[in-house]
Amino acid sequence: MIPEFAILGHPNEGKSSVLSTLAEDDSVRVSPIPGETTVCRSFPAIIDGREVLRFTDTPGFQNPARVLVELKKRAKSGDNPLSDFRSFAATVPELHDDRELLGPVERGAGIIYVVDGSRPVRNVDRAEMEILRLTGKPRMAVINCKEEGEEHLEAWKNEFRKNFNCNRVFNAHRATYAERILLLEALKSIDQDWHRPLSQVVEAFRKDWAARNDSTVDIITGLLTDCLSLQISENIGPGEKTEECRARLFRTYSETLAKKEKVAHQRIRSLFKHNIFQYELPPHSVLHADLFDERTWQLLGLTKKQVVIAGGLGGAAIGAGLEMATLGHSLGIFTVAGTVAGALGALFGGESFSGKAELMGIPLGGERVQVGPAKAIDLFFILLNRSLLYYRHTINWAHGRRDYNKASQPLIQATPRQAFTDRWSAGNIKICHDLFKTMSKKNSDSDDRATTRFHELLRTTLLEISESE
Ligand SMILES: Nc1nc2c(ncn2[C@@H]2O[C@H](COP(=O)(O)OP(=O)(O)OP(=O)(O)O)[C@@H](O)[C@H]2O)c(=O)[nH]1
Ligand SMILES: [Mg+2]
Repeated sequence: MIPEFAILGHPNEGKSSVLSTLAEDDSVRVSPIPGETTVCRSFPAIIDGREVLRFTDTPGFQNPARVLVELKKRAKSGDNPLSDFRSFAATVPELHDDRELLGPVERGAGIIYVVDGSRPVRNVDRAEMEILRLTGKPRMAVINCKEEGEEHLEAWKNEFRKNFNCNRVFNAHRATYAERILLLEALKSIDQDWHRPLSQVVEAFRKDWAARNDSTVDIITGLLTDCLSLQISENIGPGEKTEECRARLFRTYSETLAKKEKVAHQRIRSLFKHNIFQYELPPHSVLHADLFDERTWQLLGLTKKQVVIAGGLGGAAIGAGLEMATLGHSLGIFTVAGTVAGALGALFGGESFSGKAELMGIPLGGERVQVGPAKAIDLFFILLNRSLLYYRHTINWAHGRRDYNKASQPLIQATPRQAFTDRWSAGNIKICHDLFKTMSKKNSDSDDRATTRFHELLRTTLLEISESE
């Protein structure tokens, strides 16, 4: 049987938000107006096309004091007080929601009771908790604090100890992958019968997460290969200066890279099941800056020390990297990008040919200008760090969050460096360097060993990001 958990509680406490985050489903209806959920709705957790777990959203209690009285009456006289109560409530319109929310419990669902732990415990809450205790079903309490402050937590926990098998703090807006796994692990302990199936579910979740990370590794490697090997060329127009043509080409080149990056990031977004809402990036995120913005290069490129390490590894690519770190600023590369592209040649292979251009063996005549493949290893690190930033933001954006429209200023303050690769060892820099060399060589065969080692490095990095706070 598929384990089912009903999310119960008072109206507007965040039941649907908790469910949305737990089930990674952004289609769950959430609203600031109490009474949003009026009927039960089940959300299956599907892994490999198979339903492994089911969470059921329910309306909030409307008349807990009355329900408690009715239930207690039936507990004294009948064998099945819950179903007796539900039959009775079917004839009382004002008990509609209370009857509805107990439906999943009657059919055997475990209980996840959600409270907003940032407010004090009231008598209605005590009545709700007692109702749940009277059902005799395995139950866990979840504290979802809607506001900051912990002054009421101890009081809540004291109440929970009397009525629940266990309790946990779980925030619908901030819970991470690691916290979701911890909650599922805790559910195992509320009933012995669920230990085995839930262990399998947790195992399936972990495997599924690893598979998503593997796909992310492929997406990021694909993006790097695509961007670093990108090469575009064009004939210099009649009366056009070589520099102008080069600048025009560089603009096309940078726009093409930006498009490829966007597509890759959107693929990561859908892998992690953010289907409906376009969540915002934090206002201070360096991702708001363009790929060729000076700040991007300063914050996400190699550190000075790493440039020296990379320089020691040799190869034409590195000269450009060194030049970037030491001369990039004084050359004014960033401010001139797109206008005077002369200095970009060192970084992006802005070559021009005369008389070499041909199509199917036919010389085209005139001059031809070419941009790419990239010679600066910095671009490799920038694309990589930007993807890792995007990944971290995506996996930590809880599905239950709905504050998408909060004005976000595209500010980029003088933030500290945000690069994941800053602390990478010389060995890791070499792994990237080896792969970069094969990527940026024209017509090169891919180097399987370099790719494999890079995949391993990236997989470990993603796992570290998933498991960090
Ligand atoms: N700041 C903050 N707001 C939250 C949190 N959880 C829920 N909310 C907000 O609280 C409001 C109610 O959330 P819902 O998840 O719809 O609550 P519910 O318990 O399902 O409510 P009903 O269906 O009406 O019973 C929404 O505006 C949520 O965005 C939280 O952890 N932090
Ligand atoms: Mg709801």
